[in-house]
Amino acid sequence: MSAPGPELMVEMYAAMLRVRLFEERARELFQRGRIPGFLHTSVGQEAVAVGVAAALRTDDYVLSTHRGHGHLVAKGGSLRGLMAELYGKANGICHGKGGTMHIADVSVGYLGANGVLASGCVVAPGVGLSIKQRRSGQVVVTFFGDGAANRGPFHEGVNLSALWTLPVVFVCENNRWASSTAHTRSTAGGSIAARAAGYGIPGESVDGNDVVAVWDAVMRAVERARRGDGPSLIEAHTIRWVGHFEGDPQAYRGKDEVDEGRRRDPIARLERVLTEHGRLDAAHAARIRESVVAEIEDAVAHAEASPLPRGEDALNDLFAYYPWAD
Ligand SMILES: Cc1ncc(C[n+]2csc(CCOP(=O)(O)OP(=O)(O)O)c2C)c(N)n1
Repeated sequence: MSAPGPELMVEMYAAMLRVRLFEERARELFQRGRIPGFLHTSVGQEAVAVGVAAALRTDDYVLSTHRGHGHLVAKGGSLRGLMAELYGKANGICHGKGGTMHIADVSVGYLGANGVLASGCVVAPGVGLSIKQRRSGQVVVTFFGDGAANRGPFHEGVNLSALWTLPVVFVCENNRWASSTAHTRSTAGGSIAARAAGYGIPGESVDGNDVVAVWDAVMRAVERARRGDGPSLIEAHTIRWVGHFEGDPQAYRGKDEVDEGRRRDPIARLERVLTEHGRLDAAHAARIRESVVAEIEDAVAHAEASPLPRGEDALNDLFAYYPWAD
């Protein structure tokens, strides 16, 4: 296993904190009725988003899910733009028309969240084919959940990417649940990583609470993809600390699982490692937290002050193709 340098490790620590505190703040704003609609957060799962993004170049692509705020923040998305988007405001990244589940920010390679499970798995081969034809040396990562791995598009996407040797990295965030259905009750064979063998590509299972382990596995998959050797599948085992969606009573699971998640907190874990190696002390950690909190509060103020989209803009930014109109 290779190790990231100390500077990158501190950056990953700050990035995980940025994702965690942003989403905790978004949950609170949702509960107070400031954010409309629906909200799925990734509290507890930050090491996956951050470990992946830290192994990518700025011009690499990411395809996301319904639980995608962390993926966007880790890839460098603007907190102001994201918060205003969650508010449905005109200054949001998608002018308030995408919201939590349909946000995209091409400027940082974030090709879009998607509410349809596993849909990124079939978009990824298309992105990979474009990269291959342009010979740009980029890679595309598609995130999906353990529930999504039981849908057809997962198999179609892995098959085509392997067949055409495309630069795609499939990253499954196995948080043990698909809504209220346990992974153990829905997934034949137990291991999603093991499914890679059926397509003749590498498959790896990693501790998704360990950002360094995620980074290392993704680095190897990315190197393989850039060399032109094709796709890989990574299954990151993680734990979501909160409901499937904001307001989920979680009657399907016991408190012990959340306690286990908190014991394995990826942020506290990295903080311990950095402290033990003399790379972070309490004052430095406090400065990082203060600056992240200030950035989030700035994003909230921006979202609160932003106007709602205008009625006359409702049909702008929409794409429709009518073949019969040609
Ligand atoms: C095709 C499709 N079927 C069903 C749903 C409804 N749905 C939304 S989230 C979810 C569970 C997803 O579980 P998983 O893929 O493990 O991701 P997680 O929510 O755990 O991040 C379901 C069934 C959907 N969005 N899309």
